[in-house]
Order: sequence, then structure tokens, then C-alpha cells
Amino acid sequence: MNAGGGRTGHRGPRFNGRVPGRATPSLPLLADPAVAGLTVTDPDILAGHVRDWTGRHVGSSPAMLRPSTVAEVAACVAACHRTATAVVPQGGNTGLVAGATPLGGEVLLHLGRLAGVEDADADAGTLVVRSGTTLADVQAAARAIGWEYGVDLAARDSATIGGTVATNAGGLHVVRHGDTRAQLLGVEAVLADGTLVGDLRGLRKDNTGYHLPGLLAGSEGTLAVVTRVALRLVTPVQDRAVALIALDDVASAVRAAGALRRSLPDLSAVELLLADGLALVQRTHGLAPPFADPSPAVLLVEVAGAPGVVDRLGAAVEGIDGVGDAVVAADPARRAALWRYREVQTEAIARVGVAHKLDVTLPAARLAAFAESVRADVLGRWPDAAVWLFGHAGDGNVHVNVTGVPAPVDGEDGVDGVDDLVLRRVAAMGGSISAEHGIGRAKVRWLHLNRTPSELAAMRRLKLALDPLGILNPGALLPPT
Ligand code: 2HG
Ligand code: ZN
Repeated sequence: MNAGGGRTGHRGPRFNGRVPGRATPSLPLLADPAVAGLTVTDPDILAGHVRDWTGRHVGSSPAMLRPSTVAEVAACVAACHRTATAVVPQGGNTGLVAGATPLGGEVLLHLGRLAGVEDADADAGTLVVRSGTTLADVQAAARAIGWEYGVDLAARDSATIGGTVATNAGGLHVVRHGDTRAQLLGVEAVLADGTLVGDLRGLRKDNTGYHLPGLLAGSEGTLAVVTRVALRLVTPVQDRAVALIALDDVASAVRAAGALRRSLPDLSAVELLLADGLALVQRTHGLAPPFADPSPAVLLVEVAGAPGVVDRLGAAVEGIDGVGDAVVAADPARRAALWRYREVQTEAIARVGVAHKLDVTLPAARLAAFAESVRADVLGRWPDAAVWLFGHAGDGNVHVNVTGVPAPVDGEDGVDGVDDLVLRRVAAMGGSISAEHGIGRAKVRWLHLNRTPSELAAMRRLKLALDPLGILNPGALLPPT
């Protein structure tokens, strides 16, 4: 993914820690010998890094640090600590919740140059990679030793493995392999004072106390900066088949997703598309209609396993009630063509306008009611808006994108904006306000909808213990006190 187009962004909550978050050109950090030769201050280069992918969140930064070794990352973070400088770690900048966007004018710590595979162990089925390695390169390294990496997502060519750990990225195969946290055998990271911690031995069993990988996955750069990771790989598949299944409505799609999960042990994806989203990608990306007649809801289903996948998928689809039409693809080019309807949803919506992005999970039993009511509620309030729904039906994870709502000004969303409406509805229906994108800066003011005051207080105590000066990614994840 590339950076989104220019828009007037809304500013998130300002840094409220002990360190002044507003960096200035006369930043003491820049005089620190540890960052000499690693600093970029060219505004043209910085411009591509201070806005998030959507273009909705635009910050500023006086400088970006670009270490290329673990020792340099540690030295940079130690220098930030010494000079009490707030710092925002950034990988591929493909996140969608402003988790790596310096809205408080912080210094950026770019990890893209800390890239490369250090160890690929075909016998153990493990990789050790540096955090700036792209997801696509991790996948290729796994394939090169006869294995596969269990996580995949559309931004694979730009997203870095460190970013996917920091955000605990989900993606297209959670239904089969779990999220990024589930792939971690070890993590090495730099704490706020520059101390290096972690373990890259890649042991499958290691019950020796607090689990650092589990803690850092999803911590969004607020507790430490991930430098290297040890990843477990998954068994390679011999065969794949992909189907698009036409269904009458979201309720039928949710029921079908459940039936497919029950009947197909080698199910590797069940993705939801709706008619307007399918029509949109046909318009924006010149794709042919998949069915003779448009269908209200469509599931993209992938089976990956031992030979015979097409037959198994075909039999499973036949067993589903209410399938209007179906297309099945076995060869790689045709499979990729079917995946394209799903994978370009985000890009297609970005061409309509800067979207409000709400990445939510609902209990399966409430997903259909949510889909219907959220559309009606948003359109009732903003008749010129468009509501786009798609997502990971196998996980109950729906991506609500809303375009055509005027850019919010400070605070508006927190009172009665579209984000507020959608996220309150999700919480009231027993869902999560962030399924897989994280909280970043965009969702901070709604974290209380899912986390109790005691949980937030415990998270703050943890943050204070590991980052007492509050220099790491201030403004992200945790609400200001
Ligand atoms: C996806 O599933 C990503 O394609 C992006 O999580 C979702 O654009 C979005 O809202
Ligand atoms: Zn997603």
C-alpha cells in the first residue's frame, strides 16, 4: 500500500505524558552523537511519513531516525530517553488507525532499514527476521525453505513484520492460523531506556514466566520497539481452491460461514463482500461481474490442503442452504482473479473519498443485525454518506467504511460523529471496537467502551513500569489520564 492522498486531517489527542510531546527544531536529540548520521530532516521525505495511509490523519515531525542495525535502534531509543524526546515507531506505515502517525509533532523512528532474514531453519520450521522486513519477504523466505507463514494481508508488500507484531495484525487467514500473536515464538525489543530484551531461540515450549511476545503483540509501540522476531511457520499446502458464493443476505452469509467452518478442516479463508462493494471494485478496477446477476451478499471461500480441494469445496458449497450461484477456481491465475474482488476493496473505497474506518467484531449471532442497523443509522443521520461493509466472515470481523461524511473537526467524532455512532453500536451489541487494526490514535477515545476503568488503570501501570518517561508512541492506544 502507498500513502493516501492529501486531505485535511483531524488531530488526535495530544501527548499528555511527562515529556513535552511537541518537538521543536532545536531538539536536544538532534545534537546527541548517537543519532548522528541516522537523522533525516528533509521536509519532502518527512511528508510521506507524517500522514497515515488513509490521508485522514496528518501530523508533523521535526526529524526521522533511520537505524539499520539493532544496536542503532537501541542507541536511538536511548538517546530519545536521555533527551526526553517523544518518539513514534513506524514500519511500512500501512496501518489504518494512525498508530504510527506523529499527531503530537513527535520524532519518527523508522524501522524500514532494519530488514532481512537472519535465520531460516527448515527442520524446525522457524524464521528469525529483522522487524523492518516486509511481510511479503517473510512469506517468500518461508516458502524458500518449504514452509509457509500463516499471516497474509493486502498490504503485504509494504507492511513490515515489526508493524504486524506491534498491531497484532490479523488478515485473511486468522480463521486457519490465528493472528500475528499466534505466530510468535520469540521477540527481541528495545525498552524505552535503550535496554535490549528478548529471546530469539524459537523454542516451541518455554514456560519461564511472563510472555514478552504475547505482551508486545498489540502493544502498538507503547511498551518497547520490536527489533527482531522468531516466527513459527505453518505446514505448506499442496493444493488450493477458491470459490465465490452468492447469498441472499448477511444472515445467510454468516450461517454459511459457520457451516463451512464445521465441514472443511482445511478452510483457510471466509471473506464477506456485499453487492455495493462488489459493484464498486468492478467500476474502479475494471473487473468483470462474477455472476450473471448481482447478489446481495457474497462469500469468498478458500480451501488449502491435500489434493482434492476442489471436490471438497464443491461438496461443502452444495451442502449450504440458499446458495444462488457459485464460481470455483483451482488454477493460480483464476484464484488470484477471484481474490482481487476482495483485496482491492480498501483501495477502491479510497478512490471514493477519505473513509472513516471502523474495524469491528460482532458475535456471529449479531453480525447481520449490526450490518443492517449500522447502515440505516448512518444514512439516517448523514443521507449523503455511503456505508461500505466487508470483512472476515469467519472471524465475525466486519470493516465498516463510511465515505461522504464531512471531515470532522477536533472533538466532533467524540461527541456525535460517525465513529462515535458506529463504535457505540458495536459495544452495545457485545462486539469489539477494534478487531485487527488496533486502537492507534484514531480509536483512543472509545477504548473505554471495551475496557473497564480497572483494566485501563492496569494498562497504565504497565506502561509506566516499562516507559516511565512516556516517550514511546505517546497518544497511541492509551487514553490520556
Ligand atoms: C482488509 O481486511 C483490511 O482488507 C483493511 O483489514 C480494511 O480498509 C479496511 O477497512
Ligand atoms: Zn481486515
